[in-house]
Amino acid sequence: DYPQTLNAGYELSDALVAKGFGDNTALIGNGRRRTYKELADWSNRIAHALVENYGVKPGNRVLIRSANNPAMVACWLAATKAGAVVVNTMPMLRAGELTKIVDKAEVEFALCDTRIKDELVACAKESRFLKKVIGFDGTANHDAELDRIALDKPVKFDAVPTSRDDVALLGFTSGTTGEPKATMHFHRDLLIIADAYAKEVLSVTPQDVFVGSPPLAFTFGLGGLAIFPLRFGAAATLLEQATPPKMIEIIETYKATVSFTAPTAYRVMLAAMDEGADLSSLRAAVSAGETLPAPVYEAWMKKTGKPMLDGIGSTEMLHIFISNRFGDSAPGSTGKPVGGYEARIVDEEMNEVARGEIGRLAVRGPTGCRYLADNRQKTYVRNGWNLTGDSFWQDEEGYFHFAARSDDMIVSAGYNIAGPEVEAALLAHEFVAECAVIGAPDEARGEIVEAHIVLAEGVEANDLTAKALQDHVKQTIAPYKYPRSVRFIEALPKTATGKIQRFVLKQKRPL
Ligand code: 3SK
Repeated sequence: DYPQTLNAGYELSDALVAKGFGDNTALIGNGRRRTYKELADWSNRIAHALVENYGVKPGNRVLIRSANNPAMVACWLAATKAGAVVVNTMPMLRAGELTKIVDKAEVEFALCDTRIKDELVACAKESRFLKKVIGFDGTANHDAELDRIALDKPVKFDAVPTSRDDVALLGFTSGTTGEPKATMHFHRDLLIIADAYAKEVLSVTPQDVFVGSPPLAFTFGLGGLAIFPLRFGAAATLLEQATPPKMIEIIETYKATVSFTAPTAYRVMLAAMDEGADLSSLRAAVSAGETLPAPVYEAWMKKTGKPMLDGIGSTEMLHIFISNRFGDSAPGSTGKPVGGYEARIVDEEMNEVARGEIGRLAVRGPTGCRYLADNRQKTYVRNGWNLTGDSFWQDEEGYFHFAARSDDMIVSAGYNIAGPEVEAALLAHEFVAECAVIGAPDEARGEIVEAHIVLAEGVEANDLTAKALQDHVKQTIAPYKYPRSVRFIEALPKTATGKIQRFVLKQKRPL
């Protein structure tokens, strides 16, 4: 139930001041705290500058390029209050990648941390859409064009009276296939994800302090590190380089209560606990972005005694739509649909498959299913259901279990083998730091399971190590699933959002 006129930028800043949270800490970053009142004033001044000095109009697409810092949040709120459609982008994108996004989204204005403007300036030179690159100071010392103009502006701004169904955000999918796709999200969607997942699953309160690694440019990060805390008067800590040691430092210093990151980071944090890291302030550890291997979940629960909540979300749906809950989670499962969302496991004809059978995960709910001007809508949305591209199965109690990305299913000598299951088995071995499993072509079996392994420090890459890992998998899961081929590599190829790019491993195989 959202009013017809709704501006998410206002709702996530000024509205909190109006509700009496003005003196609460909203953001911590660049070594200082900012209250809700300071954030509202700051973003209002920027909104004035965007409208009055640069001519930003409702509906204009405004790209933001920055690492996670308070200035980025202020710019995003300002552009949203001005009625613009925001396109957040990762700081590591190169000119070519930015150009694809700018052209697809028809971006007219770009707000850019001046420390990383070169690639964007190069993109602007080539673009027929991008009119103006506006620099802001990501270190929040107000030492850039936008900051200087904004400093002289009033701290009150009448947010544009957008409709709840106006587009506020274009989320670009991370493009594991190489071609970025834009999904559209309305003003109301930004609040729905907080009122659904963050309230129902995490029970966020103004006392919470959030920490995490996903970029704000990725809707996982925008939700977890900006929208969720700001909707409920809580605090967000923002780190430009969110390595596990930095996150630990923040957790210890600010007594963070909710963390958002991926299983790999949780593994490192677990190891750091043996060296004395104190994570006791955390009341919830959210894991998403990659499937959570059961050994990581179990080790976390054992060592911290606190819940780790695995969930699945997507840029298409904006945020997490299936999740485990406090007191209602099944190890190794992704949980049950978040309130307002429905999920089904279907075959190619969209018929629901029997419980226990693997099929494609389809989801529908109050957010999602809106692709921008390309034929993805036809491929991934059927009768209002979003086909996620993941294979899942549902157990008798209704918990959803990840099997594989639909294209990560390996078919070997007639057996269906889910790569992530083999990965989970390998990850449980002390020799393995990280791994990815793919199907490699094989004359006799059609495909064989091939493991790409990043070894733990000090372990030697040789035949004995490979054999030890193969034997371990045979003893852990059905022996036919063991990797017949084992390759040792220095690092796994990953997208900017940290997802393993298994297709790159496939492409790189020698013929
Ligand atoms: O896992 C993801 O890809 C994701 C994307 C957007 C929002 C949330 C999540 C977990």
